Amino acid sequence: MNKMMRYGVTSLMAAGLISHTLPGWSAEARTPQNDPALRARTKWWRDARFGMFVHWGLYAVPAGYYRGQPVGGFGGEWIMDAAKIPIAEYEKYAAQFNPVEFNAREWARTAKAAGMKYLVFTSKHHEGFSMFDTAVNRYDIVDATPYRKDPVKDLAQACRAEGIKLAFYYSIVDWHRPELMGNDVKPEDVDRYVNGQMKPQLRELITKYDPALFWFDGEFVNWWSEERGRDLERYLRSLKSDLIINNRIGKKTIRDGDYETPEQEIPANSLASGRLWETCMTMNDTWGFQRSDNNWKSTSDLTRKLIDIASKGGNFLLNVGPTAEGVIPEPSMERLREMGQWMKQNGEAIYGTEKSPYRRHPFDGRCTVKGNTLYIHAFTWPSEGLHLPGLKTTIRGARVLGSGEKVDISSSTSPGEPKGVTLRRPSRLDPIATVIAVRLEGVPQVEEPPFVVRTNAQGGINLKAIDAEVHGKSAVLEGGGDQAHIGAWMNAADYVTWNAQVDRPGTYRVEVEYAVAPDSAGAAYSVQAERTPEVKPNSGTPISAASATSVNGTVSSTGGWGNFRTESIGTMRLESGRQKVTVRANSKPGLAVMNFRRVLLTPVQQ
Ligand code: FHN
Repeated sequence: MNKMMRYGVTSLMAAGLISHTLPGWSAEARTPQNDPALRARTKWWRDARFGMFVHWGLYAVPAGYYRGQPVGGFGGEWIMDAAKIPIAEYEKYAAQFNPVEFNAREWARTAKAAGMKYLVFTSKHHEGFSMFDTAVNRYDIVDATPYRKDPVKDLAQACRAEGIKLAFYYSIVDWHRPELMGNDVKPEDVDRYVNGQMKPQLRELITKYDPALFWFDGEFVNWWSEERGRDLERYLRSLKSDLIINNRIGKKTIRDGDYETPEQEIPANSLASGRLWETCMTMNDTWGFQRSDNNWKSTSDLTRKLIDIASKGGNFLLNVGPTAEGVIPEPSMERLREMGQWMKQNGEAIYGTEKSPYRRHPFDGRCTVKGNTLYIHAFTWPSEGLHLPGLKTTIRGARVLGSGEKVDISSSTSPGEPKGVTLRRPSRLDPIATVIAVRLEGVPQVEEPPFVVRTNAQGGINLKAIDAEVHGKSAVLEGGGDQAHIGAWMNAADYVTWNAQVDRPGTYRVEVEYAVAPDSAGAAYSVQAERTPEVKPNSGTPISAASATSVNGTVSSTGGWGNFRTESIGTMRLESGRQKVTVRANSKPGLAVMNFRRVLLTPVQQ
């Protein structure tokens, strides 16, 4: 059972699919489009695009080890839970916590030099230890440790001095309160916690340090509710109306807080709901300091993630886990320095930008937009030039960011694609991403070429959710990369399509990968393939006729919405050429048809 299930959470609840609408609150997603106050208070945050997450607490003392043994799973900041350390024993770490090397000004300068515009600091994580000077109890860094100083006071001053917005992470979960553990927590105990600790501490954090944003966490426990989240939000806004608050103040529904918080993953595209969002991610695998976790992502990978996120209109909250001495680990510092060098030259293509006009980028890289400028972030550059199909807006000129080198542009076409342009390769390329600022006569408009799934080297065709067109009212792409799936398929009339190019006619095995909870199994569905007739270019003479074939399947339980399974549902004969493949639901006995990940077409050896 994963950690979330231990606390009684259901994934659909977490996905905000089966929550109720509270009186006085809108049933729809809260977005900058439909909430002017949200749009106004999030302006600086949307422009910032890039922030630092700091996970620092007592857990830095054990640093992933307990009684000399490494603690698996979430061994960093979750060590108290993962190693089942009793409260009285865990409290003893406080006497060992003396971060004499902590330098708030150095942290703020490091974030600034990396190009980060805000810093989210763990004021209290699940362990229940307050990393600031609180009057609510004595389980805090000033009263319980030999350090005896308030690092948050220094951090607030340092962030102000460096122009970095300060924000606080605050955990709803509190393992220092045994009455809040388990599945039978009493409402009156929650009331006592909210009124006797949470609200007074949040008031302290606001009045003493003036944060710009609250990053709530721990919403997954079954004794927390949307209603309690709304009450807390009302309370906070009564203290500071322009506070930005994330969606984990409630139950992570599209009605909670100001923005979504995908974790360790990047959504496939900007969110269909129009919600603001921020991906939070570790540089290695652990949030809190874990001394043996050296699985570091490269600077190039982290920077390209920032570019990818900005191209989809999101923010990137990148984590550091300082040591018990108060030092940010050197591998993190190295990556922050290198990202800062890239941002120094290319930051204008990230800050204050909007998402790309392309849903799928027709080159190895991404785009961002600011006014009449299209920024092209090229990860690699074809020797024949970088082709940009479908750009409809007239170009005034293009230059390489940093060097200012002029880039020659010529018009170009490619079979089956709308007319476009080709950018000549600059004299020097940046190994992380070369950024070209293309000045246009107006806001960039593109006619996106149809995305076609090609036959792979094994002769198969892998129709992934991330490459699909989703049609209908509720189904939506969830998650990112190859793990993405079509979720929230609550409307049986919704359907999914791809354009596929079949290179070799023949019989193909049809396999489907999906997940569904036992109480929603039983939906009937079909996979159809229709070959679009092809005609000879410039003559209209048909060179291939239309054809259609389909296979039917029934969704059987996989044990849960997150338990994916692949099953073969039969074979179909496919002619070569362009095929439109469609997955349709023919019935929906349960809450949703399924969480659908992909169709795999594999040639059957004759
Ligand atoms: O349980 C926490 C975890 O320790 C960490 O703080 C992450 C960061 O977003 N949030 C929760 C897991 O979703």
